[in-house]
Amino acid sequence: MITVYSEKHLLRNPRTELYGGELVAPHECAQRAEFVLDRVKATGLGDIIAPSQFGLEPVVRVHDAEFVEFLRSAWTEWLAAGNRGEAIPDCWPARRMAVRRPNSITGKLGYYAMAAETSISAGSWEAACASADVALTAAARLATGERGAFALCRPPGHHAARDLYGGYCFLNNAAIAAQYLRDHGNERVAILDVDFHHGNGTQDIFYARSDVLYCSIHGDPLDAFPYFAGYADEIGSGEGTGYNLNLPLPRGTDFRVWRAALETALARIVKFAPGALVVSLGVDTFENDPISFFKLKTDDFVRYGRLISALGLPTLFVLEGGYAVAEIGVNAVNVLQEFA
Ligand code: OKP
Ligand code: ZN
Repeated sequence: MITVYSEKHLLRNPRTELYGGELVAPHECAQRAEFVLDRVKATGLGDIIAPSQFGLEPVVRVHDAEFVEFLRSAWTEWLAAGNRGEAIPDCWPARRMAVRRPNSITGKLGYYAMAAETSISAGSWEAACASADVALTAAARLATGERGAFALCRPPGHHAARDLYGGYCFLNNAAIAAQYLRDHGNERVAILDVDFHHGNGTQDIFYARSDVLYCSIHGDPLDAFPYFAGYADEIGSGEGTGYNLNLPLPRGTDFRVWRAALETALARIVKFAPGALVVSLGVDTFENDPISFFKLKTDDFVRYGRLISALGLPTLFVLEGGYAVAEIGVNAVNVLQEFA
């Protein structure tokens, strides 16, 4: 199976993440992608290719154009305003306040951020664009008839909504790729999100649509980020009612429990009969992940890769989270094994 990878992920290299009341070295670091790439090479998974450039047209199919313009200019505006550190929001449109976009860059950060851990730094925009191109290049491979492709994306994307960034995400790589697959020959596309965290951004983008099914298995938002999305009663709206499936699971969930949820999601996907499947592949479900609370073991990733493969659908894997850096490569590539 082909892997798409871009060195431009290195441009996303923030110094800070707001975590536990401190500015720490970011969990979402460049080493993550390097470990995955090393494992792809070591296992001989298949060819590794560089992305082509798709420009912003496929991006604004799922994102708000003014949001995209904000991301493009945020770092420059932040510096021009005389700030010395990295760009972090510190004020939000909370309950009963005006949800409108201010002129000030600090105000805009609050307007467009869904969380504060994701510092914007030099090169973040360029890396986010390259990450979207990685997903699009892999999607284009599926569109021309390949059975599986792996988009080694960094930064990740599933928390980025139509006009929100945060949770380490700027552009929603999986959603951009799913829309591309819709625009290139598939009437229905399913997204299976197996990252530990709920993909609030992907859910938001497709919430009112019945042509893209979103299914997610994740830490119960009562106890886990993103806290304000991912509940089981979020089932879609309007036309999209019944096309959003959230399967929140409690602290300590092991593979036995997790696999039962996967079977539920897979059955829903089979019933939907999509032309293609996009998997938001986060491996932060791993037992030793530093910021998550599921208990999957390294071999469990092989097992669930087999179950996904058994669907027999053209499948695009898009890398999302996974913060046990030394194990991220083995765990991610284990899922892909059956497709090799
Ligand atoms: C991104 B992805 C935990 C704080 C979590 C942000 C997590 C973003 C996860 N105490 N902060 O879904 O892997
Ligand atoms: Zn995650």
